[in-house]
Amino acid sequence: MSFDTVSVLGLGYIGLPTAAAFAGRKVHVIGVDINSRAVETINQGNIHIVEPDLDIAVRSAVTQGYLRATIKPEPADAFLIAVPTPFKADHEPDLACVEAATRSIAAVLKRGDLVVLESTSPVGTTEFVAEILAKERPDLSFPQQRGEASDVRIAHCPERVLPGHVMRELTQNDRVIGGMTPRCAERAVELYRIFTAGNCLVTDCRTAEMCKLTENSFRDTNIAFANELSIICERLNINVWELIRLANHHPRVNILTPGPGVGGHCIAVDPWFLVHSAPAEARLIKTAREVNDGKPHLIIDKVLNLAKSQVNPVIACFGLAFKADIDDLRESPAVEITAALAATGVGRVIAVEPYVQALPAALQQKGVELASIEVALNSASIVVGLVDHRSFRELDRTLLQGKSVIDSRGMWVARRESDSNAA
Ligand code: SAJ
Repeated sequence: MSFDTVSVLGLGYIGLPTAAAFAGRKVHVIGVDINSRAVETINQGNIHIVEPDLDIAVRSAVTQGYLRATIKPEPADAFLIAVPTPFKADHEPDLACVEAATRSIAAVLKRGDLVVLESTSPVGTTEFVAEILAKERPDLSFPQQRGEASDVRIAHCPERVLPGHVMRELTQNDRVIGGMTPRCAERAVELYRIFTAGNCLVTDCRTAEMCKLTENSFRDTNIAFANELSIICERLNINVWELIRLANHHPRVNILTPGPGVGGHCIAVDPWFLVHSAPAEARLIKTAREVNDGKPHLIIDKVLNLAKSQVNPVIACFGLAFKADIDDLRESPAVEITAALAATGVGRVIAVEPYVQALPAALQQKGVELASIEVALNSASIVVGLVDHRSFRELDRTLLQGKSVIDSRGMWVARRESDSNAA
């Protein structure tokens, strides 16, 4: 049985590219989002987020009539839930959006439908979705009640695409597909096969949930190791960039890159779901989160110490995005650092961010100025490297002469690659 119509709930960084991927394979897609402005924008063939090549895919999908957005769910053969799963103040997972999206599809669900949870979720969330649907629709049967004989199939298939490379990774990455039963997984494989060139790896829904959390916790822990090294090296007066470059020549060592902290809405969030599920056991994962979350404060202290030794210091913060060569400022340590520096009133704070036209309100209110590289370097006495955007990496180093430089990404002052004979 093919899928004539697929509905994607949540038209954000994951849902919209996924909707466009199905539509690109000539499947009719009904995109659902509670944000009516996003819905209008998409129906005009435009996009409300920035992701390379997404604009072209959405425009063509809408123009050809394969993608339509709406605020209210409509009947479909498959429903993909791709809504945010943030955490609350105490790092407790916040499943309110998943719950609301699930309730919203209950009324239009029919026998034979497939429901897939794509949102990164704590272990047990797919079963939670199934419980909600079973309560809302006592006239239908679900896998937890009827196993393979259920009317509705339910699975988890976590998204694993890298922001900035979503359109390529969406079709090429392998997918982990966890069914509530083997047939649920089989049906979900049929769905993802429509646009996925990668392997579809089948498991149960709890393992699939844990797998996504494991991937991001693995990366967070490895970044924490690099960040901790940078802190130790600071104390011992060793060049961390040179150290890591040398250590990485070992055939079984591959240390990641220290930075000003870990940003974005995934790696800084997902490990907490594991910590919350197993607080006594997830000790390393929790510590890694703490090491990474502590890094912005160390950079702030370093800049403040320098600034206090200068008369009328002017601080230029290079970069606001959460990582290089993207425009996404969400959960960005660079924004946190820039805002905190401005809030101290220690001196003038200039932000350089080629990927934005205007500063976020929080920075504007604190008096941060947005400037080009040239204007910032003309005025700055302290230059803080926070994001390794290509245009910053390629900066003429002589422009930094005579300034105090704090290079949290190792893009200007610290690599000493030219000193070595390494290939
Ligand atoms: N970072 C470092 N040092 C490094 C690597 C990264 O400081 O060596 C920082 C970045 O600057 C950034 C943060 O970590 O602030 C996260 O960046 P990232 O590129 O590691 O990851 P994300 O958040 O863009 O995407 C991750 C990916 N997960 C993994 O690589 C395991 C992606 O595949 C997931 O789909 C995505 O999270 C997600 O949505 O969960």
